[in-house]
Amino acid sequence: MTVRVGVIGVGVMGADHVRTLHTVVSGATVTAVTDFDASRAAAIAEEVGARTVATAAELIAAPDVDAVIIASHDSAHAEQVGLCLDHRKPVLCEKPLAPTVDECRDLVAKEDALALAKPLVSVGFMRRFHHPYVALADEVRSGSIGTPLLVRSSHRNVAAYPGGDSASTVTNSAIHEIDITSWLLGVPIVEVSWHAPRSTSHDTSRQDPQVLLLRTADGALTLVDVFVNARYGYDVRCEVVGETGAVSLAPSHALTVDSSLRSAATYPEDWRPLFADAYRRQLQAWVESLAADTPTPLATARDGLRATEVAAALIDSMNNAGAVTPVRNS
Ligand code: ISE
Repeated sequence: MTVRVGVIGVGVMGADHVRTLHTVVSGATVTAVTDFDASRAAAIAEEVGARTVATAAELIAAPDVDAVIIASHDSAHAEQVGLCLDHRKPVLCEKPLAPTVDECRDLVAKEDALALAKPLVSVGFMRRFHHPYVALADEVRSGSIGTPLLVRSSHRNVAAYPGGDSASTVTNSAIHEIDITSWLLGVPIVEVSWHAPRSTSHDTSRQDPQVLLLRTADGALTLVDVFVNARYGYDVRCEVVGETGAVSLAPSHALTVDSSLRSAATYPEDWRPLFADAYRRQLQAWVESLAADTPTPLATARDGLRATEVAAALIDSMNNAGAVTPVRNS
């Protein structure tokens, strides 16, 4: 069976998904795309032999679309995922499931109300498919470093995407660190606090960088620095420190150039090269689960809700001078 996929939003990430599906994922074909920028939709549709449709609603209802990918603006996710549920269509929604807890809760309730044997909603927390994170998690779970006590993570972008603010740094970027922390440790985050160092002069629309403290239910503490205008390159770091050892991700640089008595590391400009294989593996796993009619192996709507609950607590802390704030879990 070939899964016919429609893609909503073909900006940086959506276009990447279309190309990955078209070139390296087996068992799927992109049949329809839509974007508020019609020329962008037309260009990628022509590249892969898909058709364009005018609206997300039309794409979701289309008879030649078996499953939907949502890579639109975060603020559009809730409505579009809701429409997929109305049409009983499987959907892979880019993170966050939605920026607010109320929207996420409504989606989880809507999916639960359908009482389906398998969830329809998957969320694109693709780091769960990134081989180095999988190896890190395996090492932690093997017990080789003893009980995890502390995690140190960094999330650095070259430049923030336009139009965001301090809260969207949390809901759009740091949300990856939130999801991966509880996935790595296998324990939910129950308490957080948000901290602001001196802010970069390169972005006056938000506090940048931000420092986040995330405490899991078993007392382990994660310290995240998220710096979305770091300029020097796309860089993701993670170290888990346990009672008897520590384990870290290998550096993000793709290349080391040794020349003229110097050794220089080259960073990617954004997340796509670093996580290309994770995106491919995530899409392949999603398509295979659809073809085999088995439950999604991706993050679920509930995982999306949990991450947004932690993000909401961080934003509350941000608005309350960094107060230690409990996460209100549903
Ligand atoms: C983007 O949407 C991503 O998912 C990237 O992984 C993240 O680094 C970036 O900050 C987000 O805007």
